[in-house]
Amino acid sequence: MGQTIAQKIIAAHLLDGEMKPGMEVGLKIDQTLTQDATGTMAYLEFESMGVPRVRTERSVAYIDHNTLQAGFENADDHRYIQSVAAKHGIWFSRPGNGICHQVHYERFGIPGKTLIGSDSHTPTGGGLGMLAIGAGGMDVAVAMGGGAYYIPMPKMLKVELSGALRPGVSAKDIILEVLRQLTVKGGVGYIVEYAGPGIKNLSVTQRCTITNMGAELGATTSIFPSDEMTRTFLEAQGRGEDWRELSSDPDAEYDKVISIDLSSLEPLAACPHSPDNVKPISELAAEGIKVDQVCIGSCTNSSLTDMLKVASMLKGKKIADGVSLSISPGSRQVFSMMAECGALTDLIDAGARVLECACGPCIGMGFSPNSGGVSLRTFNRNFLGRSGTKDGQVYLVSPETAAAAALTGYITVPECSENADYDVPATFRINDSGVIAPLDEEAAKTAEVIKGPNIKAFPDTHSLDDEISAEVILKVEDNITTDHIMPAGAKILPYRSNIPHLSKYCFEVVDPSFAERAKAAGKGVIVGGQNYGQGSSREHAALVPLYLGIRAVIAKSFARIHAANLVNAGILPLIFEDPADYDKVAQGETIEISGLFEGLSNNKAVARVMRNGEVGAEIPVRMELAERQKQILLAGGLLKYTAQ
Ligand code: MIC
Ligand code: SF4
Repeated sequence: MGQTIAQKIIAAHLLDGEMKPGMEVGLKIDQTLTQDATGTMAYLEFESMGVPRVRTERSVAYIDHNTLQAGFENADDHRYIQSVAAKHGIWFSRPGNGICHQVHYERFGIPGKTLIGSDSHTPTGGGLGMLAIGAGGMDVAVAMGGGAYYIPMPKMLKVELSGALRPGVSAKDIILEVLRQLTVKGGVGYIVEYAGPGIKNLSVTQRCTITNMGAELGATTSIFPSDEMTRTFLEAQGRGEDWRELSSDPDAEYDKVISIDLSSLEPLAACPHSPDNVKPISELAAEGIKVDQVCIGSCTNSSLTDMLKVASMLKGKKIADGVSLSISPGSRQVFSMMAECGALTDLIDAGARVLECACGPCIGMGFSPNSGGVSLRTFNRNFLGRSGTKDGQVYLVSPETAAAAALTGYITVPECSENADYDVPATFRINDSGVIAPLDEEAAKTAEVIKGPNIKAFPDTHSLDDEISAEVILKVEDNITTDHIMPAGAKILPYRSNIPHLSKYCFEVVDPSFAERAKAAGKGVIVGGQNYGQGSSREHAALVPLYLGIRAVIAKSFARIHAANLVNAGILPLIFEDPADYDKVAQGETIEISGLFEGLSNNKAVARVMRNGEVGAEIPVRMELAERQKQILLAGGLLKYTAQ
């Protein structure tokens, strides 16, 4: 039987396991990336492993999430990451050099290689034909140390594209259409491969918009073939030698196939507060929705192509009085090329506020909307509260739709007379001044790693006991995101290496008293619905609950990265055998689960709900744990397991 692109890359990197859907496979990892918000923890974990130098082909530490340096905390984190990178053979991308995913595919990504990153949008690299996967910081630390990276072998989903995009419709609308069809749960357990005659006209930057937002499908990753488009892009980056062809076999089999005719697509938006709440712009425009803010950038839509499109729509015009417009170029390369060709001037003259090349508003670092304000963003997530304004109304749109709204002040169907091909210049401006090479092995031996006072120790982990008896401290609904569990934003991000401080904000948007109640109880359980922990890869969404005494989470289903992070932190993820049993347990009740050691052998247990000292309900629960993960739980988390 023929193979899909992803299966070929997995087969070429297989260190452990069998390529049967659902079984764990251990992969050799060629490249890793971290960003600052997850990087401090990842490097503390890496240091604790005692490996002097990374064993990957390329590891890069980016500073892009929090570049504000509003106090010493953030600046200390940057110093720490720079010094730890220099010492251990890791390249360092300075603050201001750009968003990790954008810079990585421009300067480092290679078709056919494996990449894991401590950021859920790492699959962006799939647009270049990489097998690029988001992971928790601990998994990235282990991969830097040369260890395999484990995932359940995914099923394969093909998205067959035909036709060509109409003017004013772009790559963002393609992925929004996929989200509309599949929802934020639809990709769970799959790798999404794009194929069909419609892909040949999509440039690498457009492909990267699509693979980037594949994260919102819950997919393990998304991937495009490496073809002539890929070669053109790499040559323009001065990296033609990195190109190799990559395609699926004609008889490759997919577990699921969906088809989209690109010529039938119209501009779309994901409406508040979920990336799959997708509606046509024409319908929203008819409602006359007034727009307060427009943000263009993020790892989804901050390429040179995107910036040039927006600049051409704004050139010689002025943005609406009621709108505040921000532009964050994705990388220093994009920024300098915008300056060189005059597009930057067009944007400034039209009234845009130009921000640093960083995540910025996407992660709530400034530019929060006014109360109840409508914000159109070219980003990938519009979860409740993520913008920093709880009642902010965030719509996710294409750069064209964003620019049209900036001009009229209302949600407006973008009118572009043609799909001008701004795509790949013959050569990109190559200037890697924002990247610092690691020290050589000799110099590294005596180099110092600088740790400021904001960097606090890793929380204590517990090895799994035979019995858990604890209160349900919190019961939540379906689709709880890591932004609910561990919010980000300007106030909190400086404390990503300070778990005790962070813990005060755990579940703040859902239930501000959670942290105090959990701490007072000493130990606890969380009950969740479907797709618990979707969104970001931040392991803080597991480490902070661990610090607050959470021993188990029982949910209808889990998002992949979060489930792995829970296990790595030593928290037991349990799944309701019958989702209807969710209704049989209430917040405040006590849950008792005994015989866990035996339960581990067949991945089953029974949770007894205790009411006034009596058993109120007996709920069968299951574990979806590989043998390795059971050992991790018994050892008290991945770090202890690795040390053993
Ligand atoms: C995000 O988009 O939510 C983030 C911030 O990039 C996260 C990582 C983090 O929380 O640090 C992600 O997507 O993994
Ligand atoms: Fe940064 Fe936003 Fe991309 Fe996350 S989604 S990496 S915060 S730009």
